[in-house]
Amino acid sequence: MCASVLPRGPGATAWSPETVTADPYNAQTPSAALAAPVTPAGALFVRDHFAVPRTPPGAWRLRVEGAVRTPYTLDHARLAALPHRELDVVLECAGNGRSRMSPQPRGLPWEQRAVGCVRFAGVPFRLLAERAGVAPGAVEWVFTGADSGTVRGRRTAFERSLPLAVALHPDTLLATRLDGAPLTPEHGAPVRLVVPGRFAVADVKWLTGVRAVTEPFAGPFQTEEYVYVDADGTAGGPVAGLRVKSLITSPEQDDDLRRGRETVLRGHAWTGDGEAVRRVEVRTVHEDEPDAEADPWRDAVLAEPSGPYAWTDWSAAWTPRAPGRYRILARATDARGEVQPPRAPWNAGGYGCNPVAAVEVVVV
Ligand SMILES: Nc1nc2c(c(=O)[nH]1)N[C@H]1C(S)=C(S)[C@@H](COP(=O)(O)O)O[C@H]1N2
Ligand SMILES: [Mo]
Repeated sequence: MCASVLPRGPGATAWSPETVTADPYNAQTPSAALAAPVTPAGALFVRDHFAVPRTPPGAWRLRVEGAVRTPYTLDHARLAALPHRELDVVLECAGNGRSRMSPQPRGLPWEQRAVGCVRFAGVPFRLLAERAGVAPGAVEWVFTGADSGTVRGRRTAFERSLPLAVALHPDTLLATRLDGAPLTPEHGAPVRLVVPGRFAVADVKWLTGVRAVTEPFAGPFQTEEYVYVDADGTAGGPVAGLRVKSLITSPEQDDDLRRGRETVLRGHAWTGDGEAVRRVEVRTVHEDEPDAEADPWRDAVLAEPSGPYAWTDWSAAWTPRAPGRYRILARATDARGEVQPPRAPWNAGGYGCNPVAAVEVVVV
């Protein structure tokens, strides 16, 4: 990483996200910050649907209600006193990478940088649910954020649900800390939900209420947005687990490399639902020899991830032999045998875009 080429000036640092829209605030992780094994919190992408609500911890209350035996209200001091777990988690927007889909779906035109791997600390939600006692007939928990606005002409809060088994999984956290510090306002202060292994839309920020429900929740962010809908309008189910994916962090797009000099290709790979990445393969394709025989797929070396939901760092040495333009490709496979497809699987919302990773470089 070369500090001198990083952005400078008031408010611009290497470690601040790059704004995509100002209001509501949406920003992607800068490339330099993506190279790190754990993404610095201050550089992490932000995805907001509405204005950021600000609640000091002292004023925060969480109502636990619905289909439970004993509804109650919890304050921040009591939440902070409960046992916390720390987990490294890949946080990825479901729309990450949709700018590579064609035709361009609606939604923010994210490059492959609405992602990061961050350390959250929080209280397992199940501790709170057990205290309330889930009533017979409950099928889901609904999580409500303090933010609200208009979606398709109707006023709504940001609300999402989880099936009981996912909500009560010991790794589903009410997070209070990110990267060792209290959550910042843009990342959901003072308390957000974190559901490791799922797309980040599940991770409701600025949590103010949770309720158990006896019918599947049908709010707009559950059944209208964040649903896979294919080209002929067929609904393919809600956005849920992360899809197997890789990212090339070095070299970067349009870098110059020297012929005959060894370079190390590097990046990360991840997948959903707590599954492990089993394999990452790389290929270097010269513009004049685009056939697989000239440069076949070969295995990258995988590092041990820092936890079951963290990304796996990979590397592969490469010595370019000929001058010209090369396309460097990376393809991950997970323990279920899921492999990144050659092209983005198109859907109307542009979700789950996980084609083989590619960067182009020039060898001189
Ligand atoms: N309350 C609330 N929670 C939210 C959102 C939101 O707009 N409001 N956006 C969701 C989406 S789509 C994503 S990708 C993640 C982004 O988390 P981050 O901004 O901390 O990176 O938050 C999720 N949680
Ligand atoms: Mo998202």
